[in-house]
Order: sequence, then structure tokens, then C-alpha cells
Amino acid sequence: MNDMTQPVAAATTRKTWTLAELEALYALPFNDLMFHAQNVHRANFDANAVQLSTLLSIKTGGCSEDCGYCSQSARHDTGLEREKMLDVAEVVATARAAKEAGATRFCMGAAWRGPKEKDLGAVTEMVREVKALGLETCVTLGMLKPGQAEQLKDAGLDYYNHNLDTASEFYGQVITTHTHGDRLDTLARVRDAGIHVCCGGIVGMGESRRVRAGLILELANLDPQPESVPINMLVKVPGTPLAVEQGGEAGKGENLDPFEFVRTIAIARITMPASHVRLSAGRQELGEGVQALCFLAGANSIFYGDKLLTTGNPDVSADAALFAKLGLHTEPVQGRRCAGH
Ligand code: SAM
Ligand code: DTB
Ligand code: SF4
Repeated sequence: MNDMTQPVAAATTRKTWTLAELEALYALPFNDLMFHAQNVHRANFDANAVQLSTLLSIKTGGCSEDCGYCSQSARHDTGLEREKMLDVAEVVATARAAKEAGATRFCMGAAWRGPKEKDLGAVTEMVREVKALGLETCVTLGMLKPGQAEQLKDAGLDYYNHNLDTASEFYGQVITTHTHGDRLDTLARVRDAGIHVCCGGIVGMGESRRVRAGLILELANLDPQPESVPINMLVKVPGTPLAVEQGGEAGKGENLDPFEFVRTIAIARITMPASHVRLSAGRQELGEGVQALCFLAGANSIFYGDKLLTTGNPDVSADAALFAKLGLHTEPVQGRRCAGH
């Protein structure tokens, strides 16, 4: 492990991490871990710049999968109405508003196990039109079949979001309708098609620290590493198994200690030095102080806009106020700082 008191060089070569190294990072005194993460962050990025992505659910609810955290599974009684896919014009209007509000990337999510061919045609049209607005494009559509990633690439897609969600050893306790291996297959298809990979996970699902370390290990050892790494804090949606099982009553389960969340961000930053680490779901619950610690730990991206997919997010004015208080600024498109600058 690096000596935390020494300056850190910008990431030029990759390293394969071990579980023992990640567990050792988790065990560091909090201040030492933060210092280490901040050193890595400053060697690779403008330390005060944050990338803004806006999310839109283009197809909500009725999903065949049984992901234990998800409001959109048809198997969970969350009160969410199944909706049909949004029109292209509605999506483009929302993307235009997101751009005007300051977002640089627009992420379109669909509650599917994977896209059917006819659905993919509509999504490729959305990608083309959103890209034409001058926004980076991202979609998250579930598992892809051979050839589908290429169709998205041809439409100009920049990023595909597909999370590992949790370490392989814990995956079966959260999701049973597809496997961790299925997720890796889709990630390989995305990579092979030349699309940037957005891949992260969720913490706060009752997993152990070892499982959290295992998730970050699996992400960091992807080769190449994902360009974007969303780290979600579980949002406990009443009616989902994970909202109930951890504490009896929905929404009343024991929450992950916020410092453990900040540690996870710091370790993602240290192990994936050139990736954008996104402070994702759960920001409303974390509050301003913990979010500030996350930025100090190396988070340099957020979901920006009043809604995530189906749940709330801090509103745009609250984020503007927080950025002003912290002296943060928005990162322009392609704002990654090159080594040596
Ligand atoms: N159906 C697609 C899939 O599963 O990849 C795309 C949409 S899915 C909602 C995208 C990601 O959102 C999930 O992989 C998960 O990491 C995150 N997510 C969903 N519900 C969440 C919740 N309640 N709390 C935190 N993160 C959540
Ligand atoms: C990701 O990692 N988090 C986003 C995005 N990728 C698609 C979704 C968060 C969803 C939170 C629960 C909801 O709003 O439904
Ligand atoms: Fe469906 Fe995705 Fe939700 Fe799983 S996370 S139930 S695949 S929408």
C-alpha cells in the first residue's frame, strides 16, 4: 500500500487489487484514509470540479426481475404504476431542460430485464436526438444481447450504465432472476462495442464490510476500469424486501453508518484513480455534511435534478447552494484533467 504521507502520481498504469488490500484500506483511521483519497484525487482531477448527470426514467415499473432494493419490480408491491415508454419528444424536452439547468450528461433508464428489438429502435432515436443537443448520452436498459450494444454505439451512445450492485458472494441474497455472471457478460458487450462503461453498486443493504470491499475489488479489477462508478446508498422503498427485512417495519431498518459510506467512496477513489466516482442514490438522506465528506473523499460526480428514477433527489437549488458553500464548480464535458497539468 502507498505511504499516505507521500505525494501520489497521476494514474498511468493499472494495478490488480487484492481483498486484503481493500480490507486494510477500510481499517485505516478515518483521517488517514481521507488524506490518502484526497491525494489520489488531486493527482488525477481538479479537486473542486463535479460532473453533473441528470436521470430520466423512460420506461417505469413492471420489471420482471426481483432485485430486492428496487421499486420497479413487478414482484414487489410498492404502489408504483407500470407505465409505457415515454415519447421521444418528451424525452428530448426533458433533456433540453436538464442541459439548461447545467447537466452535461443525460441518463435514460428503463425497467427491463433487457431491451426487446422494437424498444431498442425507440431508444436509439432518443440517443441520437439527446446527443444532438450537445449532451453526453447514457442509457441503462438491463442485460444486452449480442449486437444490441453495437446498435446503441451506432446511434452515438457515450455511456452504458450496468451495475455489479454487490459482491458476487452476496448477489444471490439480493437478486435471483439473473446472475452476477450475466452482468459481467453485458459489461463485456458494452466494452467490446466501444461504449464507455458506467458501473457501480449499492451499499446499505445489510451487507458486511467484507462484501463492500468485495464489490469495490470487483469494480477496480475490471480491465479497463469503468469510466464512471456510481456508488448508491440504499433508498428504502416501502414494499421492497430490503426496506422491510433489515428492521421489521418498512423504512425503519438500521441504516449504514454514514462514515462507512464515506469510506467506501474514498476506497473507490483510491482504487479507481482515473474514474469519475458518482455520489448517487441516497443523497437526500445523507445531508450536506456527509455529502461534503464524500466530495473530500474523491466523489466528483452526482445525479442532478429533483428526481432519480422513481425516488427523490435534492432539488437543483439545494445543490446550487451546497456547491456555493463548498466552492465547487461544474465540470465541463470531457473535463478529466490529464496527467502533468
Ligand atoms: N433495469 C436496469 C438494470 O437493472 O440495470 C436499469 C435500471 S436500475 C433501477 C439501475 C440501478 O439503480 C440499479 O442497478 C441499482 O444500482 C440502482 N438502484 C435501484 N433502486 C435503488 C434503490 N432503492 N436504492 C439505491 N440504488 C438503487
Ligand atoms: C445508478 O447507479 N443509480 C441510478 C442510475 N444508476 C440509473 C438509479 C438510482 C435509482 C434510485 C431509486 C429510484 O429512484 O428508483
Ligand atoms: Fe428491473 Fe433494474 Fe429494478 Fe432490477 S434494478 S428490478 S432489473 S429495473
